[in-house]
Amino acid sequence: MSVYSLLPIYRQPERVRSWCNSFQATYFTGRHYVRWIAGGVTFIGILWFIVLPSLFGHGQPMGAPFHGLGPPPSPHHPAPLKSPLHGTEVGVEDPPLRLPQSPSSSARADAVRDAFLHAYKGYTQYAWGYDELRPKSGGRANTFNGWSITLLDALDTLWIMDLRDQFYEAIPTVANKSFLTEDKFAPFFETVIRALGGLLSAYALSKEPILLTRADDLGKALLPVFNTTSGLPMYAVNMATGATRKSWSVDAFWAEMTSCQLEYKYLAHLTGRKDYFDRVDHIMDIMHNMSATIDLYPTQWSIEEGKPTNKKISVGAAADSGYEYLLKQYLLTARAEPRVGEMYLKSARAIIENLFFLSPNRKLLYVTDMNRRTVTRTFEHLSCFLPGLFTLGTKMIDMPPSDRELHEWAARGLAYTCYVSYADQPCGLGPDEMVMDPWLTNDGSSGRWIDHVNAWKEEGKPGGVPPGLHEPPPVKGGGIRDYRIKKNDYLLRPEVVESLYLMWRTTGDERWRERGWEIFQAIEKHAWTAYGFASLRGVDRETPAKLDEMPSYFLAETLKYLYLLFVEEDIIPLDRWVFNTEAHPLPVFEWSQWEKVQYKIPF
Ligand code: DMJ
Repeated sequence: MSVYSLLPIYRQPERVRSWCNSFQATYFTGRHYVRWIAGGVTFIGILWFIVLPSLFGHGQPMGAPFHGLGPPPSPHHPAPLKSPLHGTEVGVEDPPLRLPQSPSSSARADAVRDAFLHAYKGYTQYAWGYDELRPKSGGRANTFNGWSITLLDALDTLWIMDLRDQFYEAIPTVANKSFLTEDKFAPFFETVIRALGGLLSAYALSKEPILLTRADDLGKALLPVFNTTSGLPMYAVNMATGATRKSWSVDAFWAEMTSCQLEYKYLAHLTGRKDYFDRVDHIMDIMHNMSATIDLYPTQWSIEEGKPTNKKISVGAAADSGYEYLLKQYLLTARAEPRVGEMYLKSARAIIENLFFLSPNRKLLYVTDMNRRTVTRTFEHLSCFLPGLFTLGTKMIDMPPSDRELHEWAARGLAYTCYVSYADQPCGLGPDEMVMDPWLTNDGSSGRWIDHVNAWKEEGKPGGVPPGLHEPPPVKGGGIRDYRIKKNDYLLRPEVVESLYLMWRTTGDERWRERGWEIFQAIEKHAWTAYGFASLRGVDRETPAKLDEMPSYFLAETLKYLYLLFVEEDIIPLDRWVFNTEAHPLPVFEWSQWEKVQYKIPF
C-alpha cells in the first residue's frame, strides 16, 4: 500500500506542491548531472503516473495502492434488501429519529437531496466497495483503506434525508466488514472522524444494532495507537498486528491527536468499556495541564514527550478540530466535564485576541496563523468552521455577556468573509487558501481586530456597527479585494456552508440561507458530472477545471449541512445533538451514576 495514501486527504495537495518546489529549486539551480537526474525522475514520473494509468488504469489513485494498474474488478452492487424493520417502529423506549412526513417542504432542500442522490448513485454504481468515486472518469479509488469510506461517511446523511431504502440496502455491506482482521494501516484521525463517527451516528439515528457492533470492532482495533510513552495517539495502526507508525513529516498534529473524544466517549457510554474513556480523556489531562501556562496549542507535538515541538498557532489545518472538540465534548456529555468548557472559553478568547485581523480596505474580518510572533496573514477555507463553532458556543454555554457579544460579532464578521470569498469569484465558489493584504497605515495602528473593537467602544460605538461587520459587497471581476489567492482549488469542502447553517439556525437570519443557496447553485453549475460532483481547480475563472476527485466529506458534510440549511423542520436540534468534525450528529447524553464513579467524573 502506498504510504502516500495514508496522508490525510486534505494535506495531500500541499505535500505535492512542496515536492514541486524542491524539484524546481534543484532543477533550475543545479549542475549538469543534477539536471539529468531530475529529467530522468520526471520522465519516470510521467510514465508511472500519467502514461501507464491512462493505458491500463481506470481512474485509479496514484500508485494504485491495493489493486494494481489493471482494469478494475466489476463493481459489486448490493442486492436490494428490505429490512424487516424498514418503515416500522424500532423499539419503544428508544425509537430511531422520526422524520416529519414531508421533509421536502422546501424545494431547495429537495434540490440538495437530488444532488446527494446523484453523487451517491454514482458512488454505488461505479465505486461500490472502494473508498471514493472518480467523478470525471467514472473510476474509483482507495484513498484510505478500501473500507468504503464514502459509504460509511454517507450513512447518516441517507437517514437524515429520509432515503431509507438506500440506507437499509447498505447495511449488509457494513455488516460484512471485518475491521479487526485487516492487515492494513488505518490513519487514526481520519478513521475516527469518518468511519467511527459515521457508524456511531448512523446507529444513534436508526438504532440498527450491527452498526454499534461494527463501531465497537473498529474502536477496539484502533486502540493500540495509544500505547505510547505519553499516551498521545500515533498516526496510524495496523488493524491485524496492532503495529503503529508515525506520519511522514512530524510526530503528530494537534488536531489529529485531540479529535477523538466525542466518538470514544459516546462509544464508552454505549458499550461500558472504561478503556475507551480513559485513553481519550488522558489526552485531555495532558492538554489541561498545558492550559495552565498557554491558551492556544501549538500545531505540532512530540508523542514521546507529550509536548509541543513548534511555535505555530493556527485554527486551520493541524489545529481546527482540536478547538472544536473542546466545546463539543462539553456539550455532548451534557456539560458534565467543566474543565473542557473552561478550556474552550479560554482558547476562544485567545483566538479572538491574537488571530483575528481586519483587511486594509474592505475591512473584512479574517482569522490567520502566528508562527512564533509573526502573523502570516494566511486565511484557509478550513478555518471557516470557526464562525459556526463560535455562534454555537454563544447559544449553548454560559459566558460573561461581554464575551458572548464578542463571540457573536466574531462569528458574524468571519462568516461573512468566508461567504464573500466565494461570492467574489467569477464561478461563485471560494479558494482553499488566500493571503490577506497587510494593514499599512502611518498612524501606528495594526490590523488586529480586538484593538479596533476596543477603540470603537471607547469612541462611543460610532455608526452602531462593530468593525469588521459592515459586509462590503462582493467584488466580481476587477476592483480591490484585499487578498491574493494562494490555492485556487474548490475541494467540495464543507466549512463555509457548515457555518452558514449554524449561523442561520442560531440567529434565524434568512440572509445566511440565501448565501447558502447561491453556493449550492454554483456547485450544481460547475462541479456536477455525469457520475457525481468534482473538486475544482481555478475558482478565479468563469469555468474552473474539474478534478477527478469526490471526497467522502462531500456526502457526509457539505450536502448534509446544505440540506439542513433549507429543510424547514429542525431535524437535528442543536441542544440534543452534537456534530462531530465530519458532520456526524451524536446524541447528547448524561453519564450515569456508576459511569461517573468509574471514570472519576466530578458529580
Ligand atoms: C473534513 O474531513 C473534516 O471536517 C476535518 O475536520 C477537516 N476538514 C475536512 C474537510 O474539509
